[in-house]
Amino acid sequence: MEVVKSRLTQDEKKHLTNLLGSKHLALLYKGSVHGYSASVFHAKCDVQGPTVTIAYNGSGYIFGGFTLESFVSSGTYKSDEKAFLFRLKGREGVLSPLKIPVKTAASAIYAHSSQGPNFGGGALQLLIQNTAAAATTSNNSYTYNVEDLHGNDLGLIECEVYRVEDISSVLESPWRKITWTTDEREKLMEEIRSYKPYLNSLPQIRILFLGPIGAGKSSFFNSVNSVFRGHVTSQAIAGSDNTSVTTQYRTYSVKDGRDGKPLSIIFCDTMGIEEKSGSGLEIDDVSSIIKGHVPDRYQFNPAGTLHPHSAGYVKTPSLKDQIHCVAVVIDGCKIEIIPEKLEDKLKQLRRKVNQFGIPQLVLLTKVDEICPFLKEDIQWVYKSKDVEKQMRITAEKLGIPLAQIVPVKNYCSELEIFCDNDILILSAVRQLTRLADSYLDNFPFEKPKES
Ligand SMILES: Nc1nc2c(ncn2[C@@H]2O[C@H](COP(=O)(O)OP(=O)(O)OP(=O)(O)O)[C@@H](O)[C@H]2O)c(=O)[nH]1
Ligand SMILES: [Mg+2]
Repeated sequence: MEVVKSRLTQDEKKHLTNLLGSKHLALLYKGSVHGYSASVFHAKCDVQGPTVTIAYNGSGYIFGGFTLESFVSSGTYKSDEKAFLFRLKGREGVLSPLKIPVKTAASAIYAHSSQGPNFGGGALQLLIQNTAAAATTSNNSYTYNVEDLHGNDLGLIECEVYRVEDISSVLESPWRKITWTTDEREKLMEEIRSYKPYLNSLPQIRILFLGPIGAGKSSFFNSVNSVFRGHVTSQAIAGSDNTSVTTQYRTYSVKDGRDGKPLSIIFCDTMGIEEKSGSGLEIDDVSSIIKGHVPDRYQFNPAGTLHPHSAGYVKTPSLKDQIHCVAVVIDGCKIEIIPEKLEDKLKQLRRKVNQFGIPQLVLLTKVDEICPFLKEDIQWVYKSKDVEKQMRITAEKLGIPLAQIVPVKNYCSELEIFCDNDILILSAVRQLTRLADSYLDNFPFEKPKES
């Protein structure tokens, strides 16, 4: 049996799913294959739950209607507060989404067995007299300018109905606003590129990564480095093991391009924190790192923490050797099932960092594993209810405000970088620099740099 294929292009589908707030569309009916017939339409589309009906005309318009309520053949009106008409493409086939919400919910759909899809008792009606044709009128159910919808071309070259699945796992609009454009990516890069800590004695700020083993600390540095290199890199060794893959304290700078200047940010990678006492990163070592005593490539040894006689111990660290901001890196898939002892260790660690007055930002990694939609399109990050839930759980478990948590997806399986993901990574870095600046405000005796 031949598979019935959607007429929508990838781009059209992306705009449609944005309008609908759901990624999963299952094609139920296609006029050119199943026939332009009201009875076939009802046989295939009745009692299917939320659906989207799409009409294509010869002038390049793509338009239709969404209903949360099922189509039926009752011969009566059905109420639907969420129903809307829409246009996906307008004149000359230009993508220009337009949404016309239902005005009188009680008459959102007219469900009659002898008629095709009928929104609002004739506001938009398809399969008129069992043909590939539409009829429209602006009425009390949907009030709109009919020409905007279809350019006054009521002949159809196709009509499709899709079941809209998983609608409840996605929010209607994102709860944090992000601009997903290449300009925005460039703007963020430029902001980070030109970032300078405003104290004279400080050429670069130091951002420390802390978090459980396997959370994505090393991968986050690799991701930032990748964005500025223009392709995926893996300078820091990342991977999965029962104990921390990172065993040395490493300080990394990021160059703006292969031969470019280093950024004014040093990323400090550590060994992961473990549930068991006596293994993984120890709190005493964290104190030494924050104060600036720990040299690059220091080999962590849980059996004995760094002391003043250890090789390379920085005896009199200055502000430039110290940590100015902490990124607590948390695996978004594991936070809900985090063992109690590990949760306690993380809290202790946060308390220690707080004692030093160092600001903290939580990077919630692996958001692509939390919500499968994000594997296809990272733009859904602030629309996914699952991601929002894990962020709230993280806030609760770590006792940190939601405003101090940002989601990221590290580069680990891909070979090339991509704009939307870069934006999420760069937004996190910008937030870290802002927090570091707020820490530097504690040093008012230092002369600000000339701007
Ligand atoms: N899907 C997905 N996998 C990730 C992400 N970040 C990291 N990983 C994977 O998670 C594993 C651990 O990543 P690392 O960066 O080594 O974690 P780490 O926190 O440095 O771990 P330790 O050094 O062992 O403490 C690796 O296999 C990565 O490929 C992410 O955002 N999404
Ligand atoms: Mg690591």
